[in-house]
Amino acid sequence: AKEPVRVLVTGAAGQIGYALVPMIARGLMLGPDQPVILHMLDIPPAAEALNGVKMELIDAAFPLLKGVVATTDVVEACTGVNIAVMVGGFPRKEGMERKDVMSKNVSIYKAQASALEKHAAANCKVLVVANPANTNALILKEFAPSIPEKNITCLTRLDHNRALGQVSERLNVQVSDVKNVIIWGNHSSSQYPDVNHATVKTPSGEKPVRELVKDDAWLNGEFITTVQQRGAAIIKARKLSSALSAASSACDHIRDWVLGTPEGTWVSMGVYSDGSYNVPAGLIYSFPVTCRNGEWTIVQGLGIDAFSRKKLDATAAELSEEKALAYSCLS
Ligand code: NAX
Repeated sequence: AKEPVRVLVTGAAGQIGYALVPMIARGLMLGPDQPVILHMLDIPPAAEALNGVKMELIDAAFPLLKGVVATTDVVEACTGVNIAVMVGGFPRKEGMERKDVMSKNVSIYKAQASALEKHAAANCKVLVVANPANTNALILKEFAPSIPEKNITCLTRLDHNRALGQVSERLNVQVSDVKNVIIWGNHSSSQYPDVNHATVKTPSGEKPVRELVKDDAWLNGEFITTVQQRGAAIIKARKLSSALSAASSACDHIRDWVLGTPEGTWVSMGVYSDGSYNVPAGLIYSFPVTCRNGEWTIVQGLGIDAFSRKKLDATAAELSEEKALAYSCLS
C-alpha cells in the first residue's frame, strides 16, 4: 500500500474548501489508490466551522482518508505537507481600496510562505487559489526562497476549463473532445483565453476550433469576454462566487502536475515566468504547460499573432503593476 500524502488546504472552512476537501478525500486529486491525510487551516473566527467540516469528513468514512488535522495554527497545519492548496485569503470588501486588500494578502502570504518553507516536506508542491492568485503566489515564492520556484503555482485551470466549456457548448460537442485552449496571464479579467491552437476530436480526426466555429468575430469577442467575466456571472446567479468548479479545477491542476498530462494535450497553469513568449521574467503568469514526472514545462514555439501579442502584453502589464503594488505594501 502507498504511504499517505499530506495535503494542506488553507481557508478550509470557506466555500471552496467545503467543496474541495471531499474531492481530495475521494481520490480526485491524487488518484483512486493514493491515501491522503488532510491538513485544514483556517483563522480563529472560523475554528468552530472548521471543526464541523472535520466532523463531516469523519462521518463520510472515506476509505482513502487516513487522518484529518484541523487547526488555526499555521505551523501545525504546514508540518510535513507534500501538497499545499492555498485557498485562504482576505477578500475585497465594499469600499476597500485595492492597496488595502493587497496589503492584507501580502502579509498573509508572507507569513504562510515562511511556515511552509520551515515545516513542509521537501519538494512540497504549492497551488495558490486565493485572489489575487498570481501575485499571492509571487509573494509566497519570494518569502520561501528554499522552495524551488518550479514548485509554486497559481490556479488558472478554472479559466481554462471555462474556455473548454464555452467551445463545447457553442459547437455542441463533448467537452472531453476539446483540448489545447490556453489561458495567458493573470487570473483576472485581463486574462487572454486563446483558441488559436485548440482542436476538437471529430470522426474524421482533430480539427482546429477556428475552422469548426467559423465565426472569428465571436471567438475574438464574446467568447473572450464570457470566459473573462464568468466569475462575475456566477456571483450574479448564485449570489456566491464559484466554488464547485474552482475546487474541481484545483484537483485537475494538481492531478495533472503530479500524474502528468496526456500525450498531445496541454493545460494552463500560473507559473514563474522564464521569459518565454517575451513575457517578462519574474512574474507568475499563466502559460500552456505539459507535465511529466511531477514537473511542468512551458509549451514552446506556438505562433502568436498580432491580436494575441497585444493581449499577452496587456495582462503582463497588469501583473507587473500588481507586483509593484504588492512590493509597495512590504515597505
Ligand atoms: P470564503 O470566504 O468562503 O473562504 C475563505 C476562507 O479563508 C474563510 O474560511 C476564511 O476564514 C479563510 N481565511 C482568511 N484568512 C485566512 C488565513 N490567513 N489563513 C487561513 N485561512 C484564512 O471564500 P471562497 O469562496 O472559498 O474563495 C477563496 C478564495 O479563492 C478567494 O480569494 C477567491 O477570490 C478565490 N478564488 C479564486 C479562483 C481562481 O480560479 N484562482 C476562483 C474562485 C475564487 O473566486
